[in-house]
Amino acid sequence: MRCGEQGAYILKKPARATSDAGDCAWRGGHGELTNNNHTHDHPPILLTIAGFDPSCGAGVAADLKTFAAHNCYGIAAVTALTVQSTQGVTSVHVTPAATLRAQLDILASDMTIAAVKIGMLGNKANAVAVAEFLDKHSFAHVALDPVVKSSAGDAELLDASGVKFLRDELMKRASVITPNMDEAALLAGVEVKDLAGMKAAAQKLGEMGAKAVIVTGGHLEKPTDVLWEAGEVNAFGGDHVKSENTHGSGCTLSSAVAAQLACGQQLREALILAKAYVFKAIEKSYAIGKGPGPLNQLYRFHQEAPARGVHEVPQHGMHPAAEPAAH
Ligand code: PXL
Repeated sequence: MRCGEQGAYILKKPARATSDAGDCAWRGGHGELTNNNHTHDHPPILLTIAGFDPSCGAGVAADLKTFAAHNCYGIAAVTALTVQSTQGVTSVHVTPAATLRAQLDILASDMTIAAVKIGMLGNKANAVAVAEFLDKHSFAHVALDPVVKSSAGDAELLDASGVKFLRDELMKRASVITPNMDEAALLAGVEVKDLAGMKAAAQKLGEMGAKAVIVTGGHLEKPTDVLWEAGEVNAFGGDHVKSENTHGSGCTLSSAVAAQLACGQQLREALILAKAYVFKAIEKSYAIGKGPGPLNQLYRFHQEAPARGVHEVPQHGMHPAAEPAAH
């Protein structure tokens, strides 16, 4: 399995175990750390801290599928239960901060987390819990998607004091933040309508304390993302995909960046590979539901469905009683 497999971006990173296309494969073995953060007996463990979308287009479900597609093992702390379909969010039930803290603590005490992705937080209390969690553990990679509103229906996914806390405190604790144009405008306090606005907002957010900023412009005619890092701004263009089914594309991009960072890529390459991956996942998206359908984060796993009534070939050594009867 490969990241960015369409080969549009060829990365020359001879010092790494990753392939030219940003391969993030785990090959199995004996527990020794490789130079792409995969051990031989388990892949990198990635934690998403996000809300649950029952239609599984956005939030935790999108993040976990994205991690799996990058051959990473995903774990999740749920910040809120949303009631939503492809047509939008009808209500939000925020997890109590003590429960979120308990989820984070039990996971961190049990496993070594290679990277963290943060999405919807719900309210300030949860944002504070996450900031304290980040302070307690020095994670190598933290991708923060500053989710404020749902794309469908404009439901509030972070309250006003949470937005302020995110801007003043949480943002600087992340390795990279991935706002869309509206979120960048809100956080930076500048108008963001075009590429120039995206660059200005990215730079301002950097000056406000973000370590690196990716402003996503997936809805532009020529989808372009802006990366601000170490005082330098660069724009990365992409092709337009003809699809209405883009529910969860922000979550997916941010998670793919986190996975690539965990697999050893530098941020610039991580973004290029993540963009290529999101493009493909939108191209292969599903037209399901009455609203914008979800991306297909698992497009690389596609297999022909077996004919009805045909089961897996029994494994050698399986008890004869468990084998399907001959037809
Ligand atoms: O796409 C932003 C987003 C993130 N997380 C959850 C969501 C949404 C949008 O609706 O529901 C849980």
